[in-house]
Amino acid sequence: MRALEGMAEILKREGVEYLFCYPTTDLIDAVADVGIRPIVCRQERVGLGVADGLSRASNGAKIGVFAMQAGPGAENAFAGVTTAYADSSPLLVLPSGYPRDREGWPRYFTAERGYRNVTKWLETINVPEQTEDAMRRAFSRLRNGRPGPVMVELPTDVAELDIGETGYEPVTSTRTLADPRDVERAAHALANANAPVILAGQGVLWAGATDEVVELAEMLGAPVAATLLGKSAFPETHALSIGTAATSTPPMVRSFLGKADVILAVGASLAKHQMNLPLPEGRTIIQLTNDEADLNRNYAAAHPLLADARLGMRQLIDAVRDAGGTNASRRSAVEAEVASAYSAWVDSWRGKLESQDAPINPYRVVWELNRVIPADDAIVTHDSGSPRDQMVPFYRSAGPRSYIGWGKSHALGTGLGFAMGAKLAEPDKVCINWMGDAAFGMTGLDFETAVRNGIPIITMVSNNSTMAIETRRLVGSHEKYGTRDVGGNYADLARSLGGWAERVEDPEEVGPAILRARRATEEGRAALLEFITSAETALNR
Ligand SMILES: Cc1ncc(C[n+]2csc(CCOP(=O)(O)OP(=O)(O)O)c2C)c(N)n1
Ligand SMILES: [Mg+2]
Repeated sequence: MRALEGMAEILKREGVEYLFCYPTTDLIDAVADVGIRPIVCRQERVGLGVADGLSRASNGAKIGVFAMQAGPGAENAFAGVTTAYADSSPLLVLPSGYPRDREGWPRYFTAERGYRNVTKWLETINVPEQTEDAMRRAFSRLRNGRPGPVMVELPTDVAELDIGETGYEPVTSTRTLADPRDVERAAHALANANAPVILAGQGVLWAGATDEVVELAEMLGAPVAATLLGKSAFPETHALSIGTAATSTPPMVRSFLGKADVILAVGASLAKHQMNLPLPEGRTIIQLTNDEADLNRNYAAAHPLLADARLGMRQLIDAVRDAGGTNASRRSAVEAEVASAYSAWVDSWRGKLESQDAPINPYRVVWELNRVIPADDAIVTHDSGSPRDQMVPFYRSAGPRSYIGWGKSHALGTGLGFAMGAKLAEPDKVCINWMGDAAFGMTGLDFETAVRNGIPIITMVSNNSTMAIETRRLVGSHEKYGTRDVGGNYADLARSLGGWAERVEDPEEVGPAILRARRATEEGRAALLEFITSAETALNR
């Protein structure tokens, strides 16, 4: 078999069901031959987003794989790869490469050089005999340690060379426990804390550690915040949930963190980053992560624990119990405080959340979505800009992966691909992305990818005909040249692309329209709801 066929066969043995792709690459026909379904997108960036959404929504059980041509294909994929790199999502990227005799030629884009700084691992298969080992190295990195995008470039001439038969066996994953001595010290700090707070990062999701975080939180009576990427790692419907600690954040997060003496960060990098709420100074930090590069990165950790989140949490739970950390009275006091702080906060926003205004207040869309679709039935994601900052604080996610929180690097338009990937991972869920009109401008034509491939998602567009989030920055130029404004009728566009669509102008129709869109998706149609919204600038900051 040729190296190309070997690669297709190895993907098949690794359980890959879809190849997200854009021509020209011979891998598309090669995978079709072995029964992997190619899904052709309208541009590489979005195809990578679909692959990434599949990886995230399936929690890495189904690795998203994307293939594209050398040169322009590899170049146009950049934002999709950097998104996965910034957020640490496992993706396999398979660019074809120029023939080896052109290696090093001036002005040729070589993926292996161009992507070095934004991948967990990358290599070029420069002799056909390396195909099997290169793919094994790739899958081993995709299934172990901190996730990230992995790239294997196959030059078009190597692809044609014979590799004989392959005896490839799929790669398994393995996990690590924390050092028991460190666990004991950390447990002692938690058991003796006056006001412990747990911060759940995305490592909780990847490790499947939600039950353990719930168990420890309930035992300690500790409130739990999630990071942006960890949103849904702890059910936000739980009485101990204080919400997501992002740029735009519920006030409970600030108040409980402000009072905390011990902070347990689990599966979180604790990076100082504009998408993470900064931690207050001078607290005892216990940091449980599987990546040593995160330890002591921006905050000194009194108790670093290097372990898989689930295994490490199980150790901590046992040790906290042994140290007498169970605290039922604190639990009921914290739950009562969370409940009253939550209602006071929601009451102060009710004017926007239940606004009767037209154009529709975007907060009302978020609120209605949460009201009419049970969070357990859905996988929801935002887009960058105001839609993220409106959705993240108010939308209450349910179980793990009922929300895809993303955006350490936040390329506009990314949420559309994520919703498609989520739908392929979980066909029975209602998969929804909430995006602004500027975000739609970046990737919106890929709504047709959902239509054409029978991926019935709901894309909700907040059409305020402007970039509301730029109101504070584009000031003089806007007055002089109208630089903030954009235009379009996106429901018309979605219909012309073959989808089901509605334009919603009446605030009373927001909830009913979402339910109509859900029904359309249940009939197999990709749906787009265009909400005519106000240029809302109020944020939870
Ligand atoms: C690829 C990319 N370019 C630029 C930005 C910076 N940016 C973030 S939000 C935004 C405007 C968002 O406008 P829109 O999507 O209409 O949302 P609105 O704030 O109006 O609700 C811009 C330019 C970005 N996130 N990604
Ligand atoms: Mg806008």
